[in-house]
Amino acid sequence: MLIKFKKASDALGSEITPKSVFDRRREFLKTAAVAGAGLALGGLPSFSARAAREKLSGVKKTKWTAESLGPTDQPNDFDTISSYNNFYEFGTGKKDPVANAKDFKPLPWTVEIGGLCGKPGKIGFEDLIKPHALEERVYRFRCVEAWSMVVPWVGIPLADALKRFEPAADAKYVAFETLFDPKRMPGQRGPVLDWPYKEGLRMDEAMHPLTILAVGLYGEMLPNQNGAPLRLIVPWKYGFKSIKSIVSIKFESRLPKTTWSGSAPSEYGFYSNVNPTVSHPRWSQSSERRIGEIFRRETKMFNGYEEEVASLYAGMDLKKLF
Ligand SMILES: Nc1nc2c(c(=O)[nH]1)N[C@H]1C(S)=C(S)[C@@H](COP(=O)(O)O)O[C@H]1N2
Ligand SMILES: [Mo]
Repeated sequence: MLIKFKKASDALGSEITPKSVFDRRREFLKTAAVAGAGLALGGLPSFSARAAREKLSGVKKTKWTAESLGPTDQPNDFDTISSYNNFYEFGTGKKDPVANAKDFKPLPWTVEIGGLCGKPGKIGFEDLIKPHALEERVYRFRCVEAWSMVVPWVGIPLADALKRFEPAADAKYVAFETLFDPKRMPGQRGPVLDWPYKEGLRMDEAMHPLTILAVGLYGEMLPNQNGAPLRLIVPWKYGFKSIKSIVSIKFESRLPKTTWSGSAPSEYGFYSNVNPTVSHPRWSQSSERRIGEIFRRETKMFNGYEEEVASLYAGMDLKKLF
């Protein structure tokens, strides 16, 4: 057994019927098995961050230094991570997605690859993920609203997936879009955001080894409310860059339009690197509330991943390009 699953009842809570949990799990097992996943997560969810680091110390391209995951970075538990969400397609309240996404069926799923690349086209979820070994990445995750969590994602390096589509030399950015389907995503029936949700990265950010396409959480398929079946995770940027339920990936030569910087340009820039020295116009970014803790923590530059990513921004004025 490559991936250990908790009992359905423990995992997703009573809102989800055992039947749908079973179906989802079977789908994911098939996918993960074909993927030859290199995961063996014994004893979850009571593992410590240290134990997780040791288990993954052989994972290639992943740097688990004290800086990138400190001893005080205990993973939040599954129930917290999957019941306190931002996913406006399923409502704007933190408790809305877990309730409103319970009947969403993420599979089958198709992603359209386009723009400046040698191999554009449509690809199914399994074909996109299958050729790659799944990795567990325990990352700090920092929302722009100044709360944070530590999350054991399961995913593949985004770079490995992108390279298969042969990005062209003039592809400087990658643009992502979430599914637009108001029948399945009730939040899209109102003009809350400019749907579909859009995000983008500069090519070197997309290709950075810390950037992953996540398909799971605690060794399970992503819960719907966390962006099933496929989402971005960019751990040194504010949470809104980590777009959920992706159906489109395009290689572009110009800076892509993104949802939050389009709706409030003075509040949300394209880069959105976690930066304690650049306040949001309406609140400070210098500290954060780690969900589950009483005292606030100091926010670290690039969310604590400075050693890994600072060189991407050498020479840039991050107060202007926030
Ligand atoms: N499609 C889509 N992606 C999204 C969002 C959203 O509303 N829609 N919210 C973003 C924000 S603001 C955050 S903080 C994270 C939350 O991810 P989580 O619910 O898994 O913690 O998802 C991001 N990705
Ligand atoms: Mo966020």
